[in-house]
Parts: sequence; structure tokens; C-alpha cells
Amino acid sequence: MSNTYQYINVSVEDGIGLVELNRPKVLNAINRGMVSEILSAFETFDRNQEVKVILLSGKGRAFAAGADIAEMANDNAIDFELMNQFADWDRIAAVKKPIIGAVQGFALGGGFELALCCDMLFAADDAEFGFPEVSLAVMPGAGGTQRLTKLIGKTRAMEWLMTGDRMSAAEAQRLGIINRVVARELLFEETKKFAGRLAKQPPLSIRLIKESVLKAVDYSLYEGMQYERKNFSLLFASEDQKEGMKAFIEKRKPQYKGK
Ligand code: DAK
Repeated sequence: MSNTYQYINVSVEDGIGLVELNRPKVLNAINRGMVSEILSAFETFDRNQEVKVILLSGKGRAFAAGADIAEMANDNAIDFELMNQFADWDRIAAVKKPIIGAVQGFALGGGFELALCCDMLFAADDAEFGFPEVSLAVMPGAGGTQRLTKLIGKTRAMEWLMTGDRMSAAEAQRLGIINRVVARELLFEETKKFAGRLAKQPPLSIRLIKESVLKAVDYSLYEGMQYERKNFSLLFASEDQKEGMKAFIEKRKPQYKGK
């Protein structure tokens, strides 16, 4: 895929759709154009059968230091209503393929919210996460209060959101926000290695596991169980399920097609 974007770099390598935030001079501050481009790249990858997994990273010394403060400083409530940028964030959260984030440096405000839209996170040992919106006399608006609370619980989320303090990568790992902490110079390589592992898994299983796990976050256990059962049964309609089980019985490696 050629890179026709202004605020991000996009490419495909070994079944991995790479999206790199590319406004390093402003620590990858997320302007509206960048959100549309991220969404466009993600949705294009979601439809591209060559891509199995998406890897989101940031160029320079930050993942993203938040939404672009200069761009939104003069916005008012009616602007937000009419622009309806929230719809783009909802569509980012609706991407079906797994998204793995590689976070170095700052992941603040909207940058942290974007990281929380990823399904799994690898972070460099210098990563710092936080919601500094409170120090600008606002609050998170792209899922921060909801996704952080669901991940770490009410009392802890209250503290991070109300103080605006920044948490280290080690603390984020302890709280279950990120999967791995790695040395800064190895971050991209290690994240890509992990994404590569997932890219080799049977794609339909990965797709329906993602969908089912996300339902667990939103639904009651009973409703989630119904959802899981439907997806479990659906996989028995796939050629890959027949191939996977046949290969086991024949003691050979399965060849998956994603069908
Ligand atoms: N926006 C715009 N520019 C930013 C920026 C940001 N969020 N963060 C950094 N920059 C720019 C700086 O202005 C500076 O530009 P120049 O002065 O060089 O032109 C350049 O990046 C380098 O930053 P610093 O010189 O400040 O670098 P330091 O190492 O000294 O400090 C820092 C790094 C990350 C601590 C500091 O830059 C900082 O505090 N940045 C702001 C962090 C922040 O408050 N982030 C939260 C923003 S509010 C919405 C969805 C989401 C949101 C809103 C609406 N909708 C769907 C409607 C989210 C809101 C937010 O994220």
C-alpha cells in the first residue's frame, strides 16, 4: 500500500499492517486530520485479506501527547456536536482485526485514549501514560473515563483521572493496562515479533476471539456467554476448523486460509 497520508505512515510487512503516527515535532499531537487518517488506514487494513494484524506506533519521542490543543482551544460545544468526531473514534473501536500498540514516551490524553483502543499494548521502559485533561480544565472525551475504569477499577481510575499524574510503564503493567515492558530500542522489533505470531494464527479464530472478549467488557456474563457460543459454533462453519482438526489427527502442520 502506498503512503498517501499526511499525518501517518502506512505500510504492510509480513501480514502486519503498520500505522505510524507522524507529527513528531508536536509529539504526535492528534489533530482531526490524523484521526480520519488512522480510521481510514485501519478500515482499509480491515478489508485487506493480506493484513492479519495491525500495529500502531508513534514516530519520535512520543506515542502521542494528546489531542492537538492548538486546534481545539477555541472549539465550543456546538462545534463538537456538529463535527461529530466521536463517530470516528467509535469506528476505530469497531475494527475487527487485532490492533497492537507500541508505546514509547508520552501517551497522554487522547494519545492514551488511542492506546486504550488497541487490543494489546507493548510499551518501552520510558513510556508515560496519563490523563492531563484535568489540568486544562476539561476531561477525557474519547473513552478515557470508561476504558480506564473498566481496566483498572473505579477507585484507581478516579485517582489517575482527577490528579492527571503520569504513570510509568512499570505501573501501567502492574495495573494490567499493558502486556509487556521492553527496552526502548527493542520496542518496535519486539512488538512486531509478537504481531507476527498472531498473523500466523488462524484469522477467523483471532477475529471472533477479539469480538467475544470485547463483548465481555460490555455485556453481562449471561449475554457474553450467548455471544461466545454463537462465535464458537460459527467457527465450525470454516474450512480452517476442518483443516486444523484434520491436521492434528494426521500429525501434520495445518495450512490455514482464513476461510
Ligand atoms: N497539542 C499540541 N501541541 C503539543 C501537544 C498537544 N497535545 N503536546 C505537545 N505539543 C507540542 C508543544 O507545543 C511543542 O511545540 P513547539 O513549542 O515546539 O512548537 C512540542 O510539541 C514539544 O513539546 P514540549 O516542548 O512541551 O516538550 P516537553 O518535553 O517539554 O513536554 C509534554 C512534553 C508532553 C509534557 C508537554 O508537551 C505537554 O504537557 N503536552 C500536553 C499534554 C496534554 O495536556 N495532553 C492532553 C491534551 S487534551 C476528542 C477526543 C479526545 C480529546 C479531545 C476531544 N473528541 C473526540 C472531540 C483529547 C483531549 C486531549 O488529549
